[in-house]
Amino acid sequence: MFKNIIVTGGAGFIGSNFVHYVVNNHPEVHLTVLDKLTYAGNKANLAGLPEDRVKLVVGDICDKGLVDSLVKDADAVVHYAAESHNDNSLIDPTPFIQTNIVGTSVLINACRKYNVRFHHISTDEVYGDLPLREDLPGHGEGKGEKFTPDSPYRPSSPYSSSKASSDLLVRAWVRSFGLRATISNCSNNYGPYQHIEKFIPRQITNILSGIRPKLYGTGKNVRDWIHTNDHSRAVWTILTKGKIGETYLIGADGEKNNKEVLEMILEMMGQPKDAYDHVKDRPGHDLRYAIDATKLRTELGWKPEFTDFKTGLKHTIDWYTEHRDWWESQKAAVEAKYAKQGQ
Ligand code: NAD
Ligand code: TDX
Repeated sequence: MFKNIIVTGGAGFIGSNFVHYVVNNHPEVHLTVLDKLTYAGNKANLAGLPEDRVKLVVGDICDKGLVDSLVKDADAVVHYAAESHNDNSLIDPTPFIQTNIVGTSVLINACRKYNVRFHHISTDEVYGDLPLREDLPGHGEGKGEKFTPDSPYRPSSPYSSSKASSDLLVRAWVRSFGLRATISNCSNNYGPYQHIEKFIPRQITNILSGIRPKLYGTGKNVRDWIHTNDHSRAVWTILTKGKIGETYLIGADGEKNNKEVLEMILEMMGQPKDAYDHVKDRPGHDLRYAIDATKLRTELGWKPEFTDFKTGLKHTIDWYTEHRDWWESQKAAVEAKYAKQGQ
């Protein structure tokens, strides 16, 4: 059905996983990766893919001329490109506004012009945060205790508010201009190729580098973890079976607090459970995220394959252990930046 797909941000963590997924599972599809190769993008994430099926265009989604020339010949755009790290957005929000909001507007204008199908990748963080389960009467199982597609937008950080803004642009373009678009809001991804600024890879590579892991605040903050392969399959499902104008939430019932996750990593890597430092908390730190993915499961028939977090985490630890060459050259700079913030 879709033969030529543009994947923006396809050299980043989740976008490159999607590119691999499509190459391996849908032999009829050609992909054009449009990626600026910021600090978070890495050509190596696309290494080994067949050149006749995947083309990398190094460029900015804010570049109207470039975007127009690519979208003109495409059947669909799957939009992953973003500034993606909350902590960076607290230091300088500017690139978040530019890429996440302005960049998205450039893409949807081009898709409108050429009537190209658009899928927008977003995050559960647009809904703000939820109370901890222990503070809820139904312990998190009651109505309204997880995010649904009807949850109000209540973003907390410059990152999440820029993603929320981009979602609203897409919704307005659907309603006002008939843009053929869907949106998905996914929970925290984990797996190989995630930048070492993010929580799980930072702690794994800290241990591998002889640095003590760093936990923000008390560590009671809960994230709803999903393996990035399951995210990719969900996006393909929505792209091909989703209803235009709809929003789908993607999650795999993987709620864990940060302290639990860190202790699992330490234990799996043969360290004492308490061999970490408590550091300064993130300002405005969201307490808990939790996704109700009923709509995606019942209407489109998706379900996660990685249902055992421990096994997925073990594979991820093994990947970073075996791919030091992928991350080691960036480690000192990433840690120096955190140290400056007291983290
Ligand atoms: P990432 O930071 O690893 O990758 C982002 C990619 O976008 C990089 O390759 C980068 O070079 C590229 N990029 C950035 N600015 C660009 C620009 N102006 N033009 C072209 N390319 C540009 O991010 P990720 O974690 O893979 O996240 C991908 C998407 O998924 C984002 O939209 C993010 O909001 C969303 N998301 C992420 C998570 C998560 O847990 N990481 C969860 C839900 C949703
Ligand atoms: O060193 C750390 N110590 C720590 O305790 C880091 C880097 C993070 N944390 C905490 C903060 C969060 O509660 O771990 C949790 C996860 O942090 P991040 O990996 O920065 O992810 P988060 O802020 O939850 O956002 C992620 O999921 C939603 C992605 O980065 C976003 O792009 C996505 O939208």
